[in-house]
Amino acid sequence: MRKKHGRQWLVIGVTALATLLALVAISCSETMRSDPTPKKELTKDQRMAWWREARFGMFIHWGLYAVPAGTYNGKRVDGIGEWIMNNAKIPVKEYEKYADQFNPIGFNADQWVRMAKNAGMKYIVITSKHHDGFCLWDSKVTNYDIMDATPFKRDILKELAVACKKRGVKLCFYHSIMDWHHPDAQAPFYPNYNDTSKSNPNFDRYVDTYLKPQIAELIANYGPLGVLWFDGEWIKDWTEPKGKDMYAYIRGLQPSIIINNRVGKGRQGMEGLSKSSEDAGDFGTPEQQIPPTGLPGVDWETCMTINDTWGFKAYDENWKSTEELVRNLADIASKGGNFLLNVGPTPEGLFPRPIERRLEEIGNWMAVNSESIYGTTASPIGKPAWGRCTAKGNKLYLHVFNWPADGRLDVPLAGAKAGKAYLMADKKHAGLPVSGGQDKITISVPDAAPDSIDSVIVLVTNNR
Ligand code: FHN
Repeated sequence: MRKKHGRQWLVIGVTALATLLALVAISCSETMRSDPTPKKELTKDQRMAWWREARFGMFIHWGLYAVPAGTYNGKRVDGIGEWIMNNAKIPVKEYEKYADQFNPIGFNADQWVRMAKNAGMKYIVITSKHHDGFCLWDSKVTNYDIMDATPFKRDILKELAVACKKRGVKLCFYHSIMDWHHPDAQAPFYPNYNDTSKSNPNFDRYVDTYLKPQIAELIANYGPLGVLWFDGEWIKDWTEPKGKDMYAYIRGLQPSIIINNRVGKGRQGMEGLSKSSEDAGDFGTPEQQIPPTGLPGVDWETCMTINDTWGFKAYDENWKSTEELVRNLADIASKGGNFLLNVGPTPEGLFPRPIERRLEEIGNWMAVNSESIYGTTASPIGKPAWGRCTAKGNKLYLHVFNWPADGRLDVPLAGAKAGKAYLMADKKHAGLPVSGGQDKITISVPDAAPDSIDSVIVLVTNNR
């Protein structure tokens, strides 16, 4: 890794000069694409509209940690793959050497975006910079990036931006506030980079001359973006006021952007999140779990791994089944949430084959049933014993996991409200017999379930 950080004053001088250059570059960059949305203030509902419609996105955790892939000095390292620098107590200079080996010649942005789109995913959130501080784009404020520090020398985020635009998939960036590489952030805390009891006296300089300029670069040169997905907010030096300041700063750069609750001190639930968009964060971020009743009254998104790690680990084969993943999608949508499903690509730039297979199988289900997910809202009939329910307009989408052996599906809905029912898989929409009662209706269904994982029945209602 060339161009090391020299003495502190040299770092300060270089950083200040780099920041100045970055800001000049950003201000006159021809590629600077202003936000195409009108300059007048958008309401939160207007900003959130595409996201609420999308319901399903791809998370991508990719960076230098894919090179060790869970093993350091010949030993397997416990924990999630992208934390190996911290968990194996790897010194900064030692970890930087992975950059010399990061040459993902199998990377094909259009293939990645095609796989996401074919799975029914409408947005992609990729780690522009994770906690290890390595940048997947050509940053003007550091050389610790894909263009200057690796033999690959291609701007991964730029190639993804082109592919997303071509295929109509929203490009979004994950960005870590916590930075284990930067001397003004957590690098000096080695060997416990995640020591939340420690404070760096130069942290404000990191925010003003590094974190904010990089956010500005990402928006100006790769945007307009769908979402900025912050993380690593739990550190001692990051505060709710800093979060609100960052939220306002970003909205000023791109008024239409959506920002998650971890820009503040939010975590998985409602902390730091309110119904108004003046507060830090537009949606809640439950992680590796689906809240039993969702997060009523606010937007929220469950993020989840397909195995047990976000970043690639060569020996993590604990894959969730396609059945579990499809039912999670239906469960989350039935509670009014979005599902952000993670992929951890290999150091060669490929999706692991088990993930590709699951994405294909989810795509097969979505090809028939996506109407029951996109743009839907939470179930008005709770959580039926046979499965889940989503709603849109005057339609209820009954997601039947357990197909009734007796051919009778009871739905807790007053008979007077029930209209026609039909199988989502039946293109002719031939009606199914519906008998109405005082507080439930019964739909007569065929012997065989159309789908072994989740068979959807559409129930058209009146005066819902
Ligand atoms: O520490 C990170 C972790 O590596 C991963 O990025 C997850 C994904 O939401 N967020 C943090 C843990 O909450």
